[in-house]
Amino acid sequence: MLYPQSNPFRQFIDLSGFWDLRFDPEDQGQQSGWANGFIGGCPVAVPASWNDQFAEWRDYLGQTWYQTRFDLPWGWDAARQRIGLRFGSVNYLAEVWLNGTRLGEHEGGHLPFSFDLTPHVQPEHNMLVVRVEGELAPDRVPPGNVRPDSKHMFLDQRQNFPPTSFDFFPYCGLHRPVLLTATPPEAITDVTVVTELPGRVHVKVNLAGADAATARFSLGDITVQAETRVSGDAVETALDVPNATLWSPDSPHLYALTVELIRGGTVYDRYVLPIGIREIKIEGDALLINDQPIYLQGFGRHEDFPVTGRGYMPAVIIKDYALMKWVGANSFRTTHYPYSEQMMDLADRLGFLVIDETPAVGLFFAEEGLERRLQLCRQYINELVARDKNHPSVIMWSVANEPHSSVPAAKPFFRNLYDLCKSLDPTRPATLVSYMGIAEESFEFYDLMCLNRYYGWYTESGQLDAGCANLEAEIEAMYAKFKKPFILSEYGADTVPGHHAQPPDMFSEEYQADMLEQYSEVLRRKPYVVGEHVWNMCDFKTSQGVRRVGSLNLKGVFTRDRRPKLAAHRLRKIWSAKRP
Ligand code: BDP
Repeated sequence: MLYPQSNPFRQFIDLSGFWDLRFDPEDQGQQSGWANGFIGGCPVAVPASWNDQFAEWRDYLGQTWYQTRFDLPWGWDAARQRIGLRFGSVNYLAEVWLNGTRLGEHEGGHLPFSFDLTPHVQPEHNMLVVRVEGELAPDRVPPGNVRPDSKHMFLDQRQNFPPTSFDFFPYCGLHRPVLLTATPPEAITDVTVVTELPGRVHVKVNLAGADAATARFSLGDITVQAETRVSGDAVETALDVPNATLWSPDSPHLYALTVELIRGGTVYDRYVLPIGIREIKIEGDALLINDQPIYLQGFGRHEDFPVTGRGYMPAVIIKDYALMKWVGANSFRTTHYPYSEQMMDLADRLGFLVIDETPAVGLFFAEEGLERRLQLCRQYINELVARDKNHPSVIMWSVANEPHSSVPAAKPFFRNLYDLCKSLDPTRPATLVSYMGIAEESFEFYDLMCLNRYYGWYTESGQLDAGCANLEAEIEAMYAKFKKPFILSEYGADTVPGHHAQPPDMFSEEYQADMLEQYSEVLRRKPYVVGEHVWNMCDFKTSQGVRRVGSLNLKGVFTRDRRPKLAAHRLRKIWSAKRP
């Protein structure tokens, strides 16, 4: 799915700003015709979560209506162009109307979806209405509100409010920009790029109604070019770049791939895609980028900030990349859902390696709702690969985080998702992030093992030496069983900023710093360990519960407002040293 762009052939405008909002706890909006436009709304910022904008609605996740009005920009014309509407992320369920006509709905936060407005849009006075609903339910993904007596749940997840099955606040709303787009009626609809060493770029372009057209491809200023006669609804080519500058974390070189459609000698559509030439492989115990072994050091994160919640915040993205660079991180996992497209673009530009994760966190496998959860996971993988397949920074897909997979139904479920990943993208490894260790049977077929572990915290509390001994024994046993490369995808300790202790004890800055250092020492001794991701980059908001002081998970190496704890300085030392 292409991100909209503006050039002489296609344009987009951003509808972000202050919209009208009306909460609908009685569910009366539908009957009362709010889909045609409602009165009595209050102003709300878009994009942003609603929860921290309105004190009395912080924990409300139910039906909520948004609306805005727009005119088509000068020169746009639905008779000559295809007018579209694209949502970057709405959590969780979105239903959309334009001028009273229902356009459709989308389930799942964090992934984009779009509608064709051409038959419905007017030059002026358009009324766009979106109904959003983010209730927690067992048959949704991620699931929530799972019965407290369910054998599928952890004891400590039963008391949260709101009742999530995951450890972050279930923010709701229009979380990313809403874009109005204009494209030629016959246009480039998708571009897929696969690169190969030493410098081959395979390009596939999907097209709508391009009969008798020619596609022209060019790459960067050196203008490697190809022209292909279009027949049908797709066209493919391969471009060979002599002496290609490869994309890597140290040198994130991007080429501009330009695709143009030409008819009768005239260009009528163009799309420019930044691409990086690189290859990812797993060979034996090693993760290779451009045939060189790579060791991932970085974080699990959250899209989370005071007041805006999970809303898109460009300045925070820039700040976070700066902090990640400063601390010596080269990678992160998009825990526990896909991040904004702008975050991914910057990973390409700045040379970060990304484990791209779907929103499947906290899955359980009770018969009831299982097929629906599977179909949602499949939908998310389809949407995620469609959105992120062209990013050189994306080195791996993660299909789920910490599923409760100790039951027989889990393995076929994850086999299904693995096969789907591979059929959509055979070029990248696929992984599953587990807390089950050696008992995670799906590691038999996933390309690489990711484990989350909190020895010295939730177990062996206060005893780092004992915790690290367990860690070492466990990863050795996992490697002996599965013989696959390994990433410790989460480890960390809640830490109250400003709380110090000598000797270190739990919640002190010293304890967190020591834990990260001792874990790292264990991990770096193992040749099959290809990465360490600390949980978490920053403190983040979560549901209320006895384990979360201030409704915050305090495992951040930085505070929620991005100030370093002692551990950040310690990591900076560890991560600047060469791996033995
Ligand atoms: C892991 C989860 C993560 C939690 C973390 C924790 O993957 O989402 O925030 O534990 O407890 O199990 O801090």
